[in-house]
Amino acid sequence: MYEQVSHSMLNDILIELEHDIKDKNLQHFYIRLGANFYAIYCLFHQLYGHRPDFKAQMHNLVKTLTRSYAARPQALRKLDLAREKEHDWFLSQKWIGYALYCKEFSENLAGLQSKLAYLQDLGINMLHIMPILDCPKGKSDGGYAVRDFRKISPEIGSLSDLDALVKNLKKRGMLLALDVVVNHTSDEHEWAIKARAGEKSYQDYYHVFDDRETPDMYEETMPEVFPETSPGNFTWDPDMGKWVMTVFNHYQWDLNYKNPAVFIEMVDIILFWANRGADIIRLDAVAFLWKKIGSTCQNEREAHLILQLMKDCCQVTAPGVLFIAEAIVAPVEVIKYFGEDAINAKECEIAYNATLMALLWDAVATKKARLLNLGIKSIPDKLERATWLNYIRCHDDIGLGFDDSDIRLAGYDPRLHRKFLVDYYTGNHQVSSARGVAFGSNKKNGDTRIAGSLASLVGLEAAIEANDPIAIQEAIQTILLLHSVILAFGGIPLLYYGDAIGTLNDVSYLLDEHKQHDSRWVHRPKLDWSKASLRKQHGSIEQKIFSGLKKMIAVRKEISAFADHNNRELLETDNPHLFVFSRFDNINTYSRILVICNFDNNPQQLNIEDLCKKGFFQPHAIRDLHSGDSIEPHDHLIEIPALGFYWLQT
Ligand code: OTU
Repeated sequence: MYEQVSHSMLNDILIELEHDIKDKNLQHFYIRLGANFYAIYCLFHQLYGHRPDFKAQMHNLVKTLTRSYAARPQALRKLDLAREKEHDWFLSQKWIGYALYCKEFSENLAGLQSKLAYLQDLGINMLHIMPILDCPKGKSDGGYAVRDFRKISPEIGSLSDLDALVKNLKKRGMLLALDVVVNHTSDEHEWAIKARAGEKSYQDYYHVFDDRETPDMYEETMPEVFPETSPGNFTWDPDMGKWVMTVFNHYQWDLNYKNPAVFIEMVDIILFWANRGADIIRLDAVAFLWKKIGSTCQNEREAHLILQLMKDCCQVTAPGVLFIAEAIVAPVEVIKYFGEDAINAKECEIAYNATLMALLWDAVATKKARLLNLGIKSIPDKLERATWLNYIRCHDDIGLGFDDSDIRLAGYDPRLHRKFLVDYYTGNHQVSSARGVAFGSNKKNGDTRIAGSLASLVGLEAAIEANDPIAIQEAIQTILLLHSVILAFGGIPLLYYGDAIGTLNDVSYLLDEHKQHDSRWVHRPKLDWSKASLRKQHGSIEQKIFSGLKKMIAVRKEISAFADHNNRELLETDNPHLFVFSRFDNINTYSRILVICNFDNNPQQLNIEDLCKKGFFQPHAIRDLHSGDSIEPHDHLIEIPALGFYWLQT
């Protein structure tokens, strides 16, 4: 939109910039800047318009964008244009993600290159390399306490190692996702050091207080993220002689986005990694970006304004780059991180589907899809140009963030049901074979979350120990069943490293003084490559899981109804063990797929009479696309094997 006030400001800025920028090939940039400037101006004004330095900061922002564009390699500029043409390229069913810790997976970035063939064999084409930046040893939070946002941890490699990896990934048609930890820095970051030394302008980068008066007011309504290891949300810094806000660990200082300089620094950093070849940027802990006394300091409106502004800036400079919102919050809140726009994602194109993840764990424990069926309904339709990241396990814990009223509707008491789940997964329940570990227990409100590897949580560890072939088979089936959901649900499935070979818990973290207090390390093991090579040995556990997943992935890529266009319909059934939904492709092939998942360890039946009447099925021509088998109903009943699933096509 054209508007006089903002546009005349833009003209002033551009005149000033002309002396500065040598690159004369800015045509595409200028067009985008013109298109987005009014939005950028308005958002920046909403956030910072009251400040005397508003105009100067606006200049700084545009300068940052222009310099970043000037530094954007030609090849990436071309990619931006190609993606502009094919604007919903990332909604395709062909994308399969995989998250890994570089050090644990392959020692370093150079080593990762030699493992790409392994990943491609599985069908992976989107790689999320967890944070690789420089962090203080022992105070790293697994890479989320960054000391230098532009320096790769020397243990993991260098910028030129990353460049080489990016080149290799591009050749293979694989996407790269990198983290930018936007909410906080390490307390050893240069800004924190300067703040500690008394530099007021850097103290303004953080939330810093002389006494407890303001912190105490915040604390009245702020929950604790790590109640065991870092209780409270503020830390006393003796050198600075002040309190500093630390929502996560005491060594992670929260950035203060009320300061426009912070916003501009972070945009610059995002664009730095975009220019290095990241296709996707994962924005960590976005729900926490804005703090307000009297609130939980999560999901505040201003946090959304900041993300919109980040997106608008990125669209000008590196429009081909996508954002992932890491917001592990309630469904009605998470959907807002796509941006509240009619069609496009105006904040992040991709968001973690933590709702589905937690509900799946409920289904595994109860062997029923009751809560899953109810909970899925509260996931609102997403915007057209937006998609979910569907996952079973990630590097973090499993939080039981279900809606209490859904739990009641499913027939359980919310408090008792949560307790049952925690007990079930942490080995305090008689019938459970899960081997999880409690995480983040909060004595004040009774909350507990769960850590543990996928394989150990579904009972594989216990089954192997007991040398029980039936239990082993059930655990393998459960691993495949869970993946069948994230591959069929709609969105980008994100596998977690090690899961495709049934990696068990790793308790060695207990021996490391820096890790023993954070049980999430139980599921962040070194990948055992000798175990991985067993995937080639017929009949091994590794082979059964790996080849099962590999086949499923290959089949998914061929089913156009699995692309993500709000083309999913949940089907109610009388059988509480079944999770049933249909996917349809109304764009190309007019095909429909019925996904049926059985969470029980007995075979279960589904009556398809109604579906036949509705014309969904021709009862004699039902085929499971996954196995390729024809399915014969008897008296309109289809039998789904124990812990089995079907992807049925008529
Ligand atoms: C994120 O986590 C990261 O994924 C964690 O690994 C980090 O510890 C954390 O941020 C701090 O950087 O912010 O929006 O159980 O689910 O902290 C959710 C806690 C987050 C994580 C939560 C999460």
